[in-house]
Amino acid sequence: MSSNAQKLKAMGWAFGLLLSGSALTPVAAQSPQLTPEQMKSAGDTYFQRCAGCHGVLRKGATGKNLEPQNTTKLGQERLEKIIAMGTDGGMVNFDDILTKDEIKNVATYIQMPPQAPPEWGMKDMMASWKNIVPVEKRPTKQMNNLNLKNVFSVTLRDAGEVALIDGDSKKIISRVKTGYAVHISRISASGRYIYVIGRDGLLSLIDMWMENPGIVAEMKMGLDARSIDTSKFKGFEDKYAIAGSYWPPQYVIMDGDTLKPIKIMSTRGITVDGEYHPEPRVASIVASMTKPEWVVNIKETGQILLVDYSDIKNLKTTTIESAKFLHDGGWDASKRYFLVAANASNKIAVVDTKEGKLAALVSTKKIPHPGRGANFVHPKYGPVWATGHLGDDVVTLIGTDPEKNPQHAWKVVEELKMPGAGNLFVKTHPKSQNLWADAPQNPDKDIAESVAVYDLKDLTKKPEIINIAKLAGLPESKAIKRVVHPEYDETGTEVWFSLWAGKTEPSAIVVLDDKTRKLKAVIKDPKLITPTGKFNVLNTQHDVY
Ligand code: DHE
Repeated sequence: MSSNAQKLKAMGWAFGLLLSGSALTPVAAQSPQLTPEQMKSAGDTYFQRCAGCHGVLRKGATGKNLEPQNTTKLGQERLEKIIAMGTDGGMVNFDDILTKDEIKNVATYIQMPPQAPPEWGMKDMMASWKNIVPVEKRPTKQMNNLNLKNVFSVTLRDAGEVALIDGDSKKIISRVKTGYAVHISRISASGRYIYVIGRDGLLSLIDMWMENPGIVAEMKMGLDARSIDTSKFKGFEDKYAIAGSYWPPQYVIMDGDTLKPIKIMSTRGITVDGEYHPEPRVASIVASMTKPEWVVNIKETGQILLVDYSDIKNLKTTTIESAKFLHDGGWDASKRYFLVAANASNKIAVVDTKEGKLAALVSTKKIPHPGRGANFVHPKYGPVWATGHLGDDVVTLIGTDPEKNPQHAWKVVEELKMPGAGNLFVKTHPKSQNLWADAPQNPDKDIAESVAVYDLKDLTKKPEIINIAKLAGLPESKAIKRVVHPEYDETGTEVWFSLWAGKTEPSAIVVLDDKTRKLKAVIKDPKLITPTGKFNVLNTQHDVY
C-alpha cells in the first residue's frame, strides 16, 4: 500500500470518502462539536451530497462558500432549514434524502474548519493500477456478435456500476463494477474501448472486443473526480487517456490502452480575478479533432487549458482566460468551437480550438447547464447550439456560425420557454426534427417526471410535455422518479431517457420513437438501480449531439 493510501486508511477515508476522524478538535470551547462517529458520518454525507457544488475546502463554486466565517453567522437552526428545504438560489431540498439527524450533523460539520484531504501522486496511482488483461492477451478482432455502435454504457449511479445495453435488442449485455457513484463514460477514437470514471476517481477501461465485454484495466487517479477523455487526433487514436480530478486539483495523462499513469499536472493557481485558489477543480475535458489537444476546463480559476499531447515530456499548454466556475460543455456542429458553461457566472465561454483563443463570452440566464448541448439549424438564425439552465425556465439558443451568419454568431438569438427551471440536459440529432429537454431538478413532481420536446421546424409552437414516468408503468409512489439525460441511438430514430428513482425503488429506461414521440420500449430490471447518464457508443465516439 502506498504511503497516501495508508494515510487515507488511518484517517478513515474508506473508498475515498471524506470522513476525517482526525478533525475532531473544535477551534474554541464554544465551537460546534460532533462525536467521532458523527464527524465520520457527516463527513461522508458532505462528500457525497455537498462537495460537488461547494468544494472539498468549502470555498464555494456552483454552491455558496461554506467556510466557518459564513456558516457560523447563519447558525445551526438556519443551516438545518436551508439543507432541509433548499433555497431559491438553486439549492435542492434534502429533507427527502437525508434523515433529520444527518441534516443536523452536516449543519454542525460545516461550521467546523474544513480539512484538506491528502494528496494523490504517482506512487498512489501506480499502487492502484491494475493491468487486468494486458494488451498482448486481448483479442485482435471483435469476438462477439454485438452491434457495438449501438451499445449504450449506462451509469447505475448508486450501484457503482455501468450496464452495457444492446441498443438493438434492448437487453442488458452485462453489468460492470466501476467506481463509487460512477459519473460519465467516454469512448475511444476507434470505438473499441469505453472509459468510465467514478466520483471516487476510479477509472475503468472496458474492452468491447472481448467475447464478454469487461474491464481490462483500472487505476485510481484521485479521490474525487468527474471527467475523462482520450486522444482522438489522427495518428494518436486510442494512444492516450486524460482524466481530471476535483481532489487533488490536477489532471493525469495515461496510456490509452492500459491506464498506466504517465504525467500528473496540478491545476492549483490563479483565478481570472488574479487571486490564488487552493482547489481549482478539473471540470469537463474534451478531445479536439483539429489538433492533438485536449480542452481542459478548470472550474474555480475560469482558465481553459489547451493541452498539447504531441510531446508529453515537453508539455505545451495554452491558458485561455474565460470566466469562473467552468463546468460542462460541448462542440458546435463544425467541431471547431467548444462551448462551456461558466455556470455560477451565468456565462457560456466559446473557445476557438483552431486559433487557440477565446472567441466569446456569452451572458445567459441563471446557471446554464448544457451537458454537451445540442446543435441544429434554426429556421431564422442558422446554426445554433442549445443549453438548458438549472436556475431558469428557458433553453438558450446561441448562434455558432461566424462565417455565414456573423450577425448571430456568439449571441443569444432565442430563449425557448420551459415548463420550469431545473434542466440538466438537452439533446437532438442531425437526423431529428426534435429538441428534447429534461427538468429533473425541478421540485414539482410532474415537471421533474416529464420532458419537453420542441419542433425544430417551428419553434414558435409550445413544446409538447410528455410525462415519461407515467409511460413507464412503474408502481406509483410519492417519491419523484426524475427523468434525466436524453440520448439518441445509433440511427438517430430513437431517444432514450433514464427514469431515476431512489436506490431502493424500481427505476427504468424509457425509449421513445423520435418521429412519432410515442413509446417504443421500457427497459426494466431489478438490477437497473438509479440509471442516470447513458452513452451511445457511436454518438459519444463522434460527439454527435
Ligand atoms: Fe455531473 C457530466 C460534475 C451532479 C450526471 N458532471 C459532468 C461533468 C462534470 C460534472 C464536470 C462534465 C464531464 C466531462 O464532460 O468531461 N455533476 C458534476 C458535479 O460537480 C455535480 C454538480 C455534483 C456532484 O457531486 O457530482 C454533478 N451529474 C450530477 C448528478 O447529480 C447527475 C445528474 C447524476 C449522476 O449520475 O451523478 C449527473 N454529469 C452527469 C452526466 C454527465 C455529467 C450524465 C455527462 C453528460 C453528457 O452527456 O456528456
